[in-house]
Amino acid sequence: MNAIVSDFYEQLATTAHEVEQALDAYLPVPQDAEARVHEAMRYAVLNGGKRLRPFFVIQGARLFGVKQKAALCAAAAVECIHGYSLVHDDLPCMDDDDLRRGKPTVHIKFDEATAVLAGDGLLTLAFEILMDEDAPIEWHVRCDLTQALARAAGAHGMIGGQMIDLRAENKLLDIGEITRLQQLKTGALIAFSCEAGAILGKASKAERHALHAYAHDIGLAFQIADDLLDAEGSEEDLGKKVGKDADAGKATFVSLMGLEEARAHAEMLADQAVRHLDMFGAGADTLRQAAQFIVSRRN
Ligand code: GRG
Repeated sequence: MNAIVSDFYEQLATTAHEVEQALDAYLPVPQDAEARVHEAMRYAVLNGGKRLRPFFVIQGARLFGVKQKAALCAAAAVECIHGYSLVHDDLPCMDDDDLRRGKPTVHIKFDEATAVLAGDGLLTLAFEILMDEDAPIEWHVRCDLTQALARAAGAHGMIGGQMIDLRAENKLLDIGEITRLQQLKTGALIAFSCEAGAILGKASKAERHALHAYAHDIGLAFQIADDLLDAEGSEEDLGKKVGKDADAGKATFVSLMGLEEARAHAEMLADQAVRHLDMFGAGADTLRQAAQFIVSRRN
């Protein structure tokens, strides 16, 4: 592993550690009758994961000199939303998965009703975290952040994408339709993560636009890489079942483009993403490395 790559992994691990500490503090378990839902929420978010979305928040915030405590607040909030989406996506009425991050999914470890509540708890906790008065964020900036996160997570973003995905089970989508589905389902939250630093740092329109364009490209590259891993990776490496989309007869970037074209397209998107960062100079080097990581990751 060369020095640049090892530095990138070190930064990813540092972010993961910091966001886990923040989440741990935001998720105490009360000694009351409702303790079980708090335990399930902790199980859902403190069980590994790459913490990529928090990483984008922290790295984006660095470009604008945002205080670390403010960036960590937004990073923890977006990871709660991501955690909730995984818990609900794994439910029998959605993707019906038993394994997530190499461990039993929340409804298997606890039960279905508790998993629904734990997901709901994480969704609402995300917005409570954004209102954490200990984080040094001006109130109008909190409003902008809250609106952006709600849009990304809601029916015009992730939820809308999930709806399209559920309906796609009986209908083969074309590339344009799959692109839109993925932009909403996974891309919207990744876009929020990349733009959160710009919101916190009151960046110019041009700077925010550049990060949005970067996010657009890495979001799609991330999903194509995920399809490639689903087609070629192992359950052991990924910590979840593989080949589910193909088994369900769903169209993916890989099924429509083939392995080689899909891989080339993901790499082209990662290169394009990097070019959107030109205005930030060397300060954006870690975000440049992140684009490469996304298309070369093994899990
Ligand atoms: C709210 C039910 C509901 C669903 C929303 C985002 C989403 C739709 C569901 C999540 C499930 C899923 C398989 C999404 C595809 C995107 C994806 C690969 C998510 C996993 O993200 P990683 O790789 O996971 O960042 P880790 O475990 O590293 O956090």
